[in-house]
Amino acid sequence: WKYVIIAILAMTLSSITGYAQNPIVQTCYTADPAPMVYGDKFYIYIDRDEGPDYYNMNEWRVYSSADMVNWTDHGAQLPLTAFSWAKAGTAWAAQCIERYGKFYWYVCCTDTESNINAIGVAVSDSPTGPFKDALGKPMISGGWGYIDPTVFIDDDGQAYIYWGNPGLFYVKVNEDMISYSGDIVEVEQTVEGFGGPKEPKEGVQYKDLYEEGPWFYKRGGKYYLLYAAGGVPEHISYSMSDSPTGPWKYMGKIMPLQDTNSFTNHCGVVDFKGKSYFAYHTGWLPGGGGFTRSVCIEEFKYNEDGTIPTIMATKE
Ligand code: FUB
Repeated sequence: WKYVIIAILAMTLSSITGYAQNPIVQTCYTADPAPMVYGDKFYIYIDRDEGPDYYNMNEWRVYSSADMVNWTDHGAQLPLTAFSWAKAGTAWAAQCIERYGKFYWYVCCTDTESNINAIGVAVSDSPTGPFKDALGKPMISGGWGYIDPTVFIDDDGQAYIYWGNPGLFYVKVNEDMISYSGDIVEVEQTVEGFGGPKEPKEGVQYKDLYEEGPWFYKRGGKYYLLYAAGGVPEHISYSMSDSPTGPWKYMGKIMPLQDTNSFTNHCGVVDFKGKSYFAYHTGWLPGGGGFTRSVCIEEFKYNEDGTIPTIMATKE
C-alpha cells in the first residue's frame, strides 16, 4: 500500500506540474529548443552543445513525449555532416515543421564556400527521421546574420521563414517548402515594434531590443514573434501583429534576466493537449554554462486578451 500511495502521489504531482524536471535532457548539453506538436506527441528539436568555449555544435537531435513527463531520445537524426557544404562545429539553431506528411527541418550553419552563415533544410517522412539534406546546398544564403530560422504556415497556406542576427529578415516560402519567392525583407526595428533605443546609447549594451532566435506563430487570429533580446545577456521579449509581415507592436518581456548560468536564451512555444508550453535554455546541468546549455520547459497560461505572462525559469 505504501508504494501504491507513493505512486498515486507522484502521478498527481506530475499531472499538476505538467512535465518532469528541468533541464528535460540530462544526458548531454542541449540548446535552442524548437517544439513541434504532431499527432498525440510533443516533439522537441534541439542542437547539441559540445563547448567548451564557443558554440561548437555538430548535430541536431529529437526528443518526444506523450505526457511531458516521460521523454524518448530519438538521437542525432540530423548530423551536421548531412550537409556536405557545412563547416564543422556550426550546427546552430533549427526548427522542424510538417507539411503534407513530410517533415522539414530548417537549420543554420556556416557555408564552407562563403564562410558565412546560411540556412539549410533537411527532409524526412517521419518526425523522428532519418532526415537528409533536401537541396545539397543552402536554401537561403548570401547575407550576414543568416541564423536562427523559424518557420510558420499560415491558414491560407502561405509559409514564412523569419531569421537573423544581426537584423531580422523574412521571406515567403513556396509550397514545396524548400524554395522561396520574392525578395528577402529586412524588418525595420522601430521602438514601437521591438522596444529599446533605436540607436546605441552610452551605457546601454544593445542597439535594438531584438537580438536573435525568433519564434513565429499564430494564435487566436494574432501573429506572435518571440525573440532573444537586449544584447548580452539575453532575455526573451515579444511583439504581436495582425499580419504575418507586420507592422509589429512591442509587447514586453516574457522571460526576464535571471541567474540561469547562460548568457544566451532561445525560445519556442506550442500548445499541447490543452496546455501551453514555453521551451528555452539555461546552463543548469552540472558543468553547464554559456556554451554547455540545457533545454528547459515551463507550462504557462495566456492572459485572457492573448498576451503572454511573465514566465520565470525554474528547476522543477
Ligand atoms: O546556439 C548557437 C546560437 O546561440 C544560436 O544560434 C543563438 O540563438 C544562440 O542561442
